[in-house]
Amino acid sequence: MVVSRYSLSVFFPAHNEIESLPGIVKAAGDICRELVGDFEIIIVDDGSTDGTSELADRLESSEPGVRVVHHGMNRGYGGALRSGFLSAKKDLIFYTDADAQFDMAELRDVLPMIETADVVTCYRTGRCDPWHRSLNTWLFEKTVSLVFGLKIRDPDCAYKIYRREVIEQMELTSDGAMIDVEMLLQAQRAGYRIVQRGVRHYPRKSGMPSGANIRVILKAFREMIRLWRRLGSRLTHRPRPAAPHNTHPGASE
Ligand SMILES: Nc1nc2c(ncn2[C@@H]2O[C@H](COP(=O)(O)OP(=O)(O)O)[C@@H](O)[C@H]2O)c(=O)[nH]1
Ligand SMILES: [Mg+2]
Repeated sequence: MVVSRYSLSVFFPAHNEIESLPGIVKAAGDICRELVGDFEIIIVDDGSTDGTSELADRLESSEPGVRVVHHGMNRGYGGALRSGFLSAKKDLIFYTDADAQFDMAELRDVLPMIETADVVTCYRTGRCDPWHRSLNTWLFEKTVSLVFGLKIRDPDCAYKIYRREVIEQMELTSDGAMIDVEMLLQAQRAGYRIVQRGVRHYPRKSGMPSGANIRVILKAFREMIRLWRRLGSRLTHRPRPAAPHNTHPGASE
């Protein structure tokens, strides 16, 4: 494996993930040392109340390259992602969940894909959630395709790499689960090249999943309406000229 010529920020949104956090942060350090010369690992503690905050501070002192961003209060998944992007300083920004439902080692195959793309967004294979979660994802994917024309498989999958310049052009407003669609849509409409790959999904071994909470789903729908008002639907959106520092202007898949 060739060491990437890019520097890499890895961040984890973490809300009450005391048990899985040490393992995933260690796995991130191991794979980053193998794949990149220059990296940082950021834990976004999203107002945790289970001791994750104190644990994250200890990891910052003991693990090289680890930094912590604390939210005094819970801001939601989108709020946690926005904080992560604001504090990330490297050329490429990768994020995944702190609950260890993904394998950091798959970065070996995913990271090289950015060489010919601006965004790498993965989809879950062998999904380890109850069947109704897969149904929700399928319905959501069809809805955002129909409303916005976003043709991305499993847009909510938390295994993504963005080039820094793609993020810097975005205006991000979602505090909840719509953040992934808000980002992918802006990247697609600006003409950045988006590529996809499957990654294995693993069962959550600790903590509590919150992606299927009714509050989270209702908030996502409110955010979808706001996004539709701001960015327009696939029928009303007028394409802008491609962004000036596109690495692959006009290409999107
Ligand atoms: N859902 C949710 N997740 C958060 C929040 N803040 C941070 N996270 C983190 O986002 C990731 C995904 O959350 P999870 O509940 O596992 O969602 P699921 O995998 O879709 O069930 C985990 O790493 C959480 O710790 C929040 O306010 N809500
Ligand atoms: Mg999860």
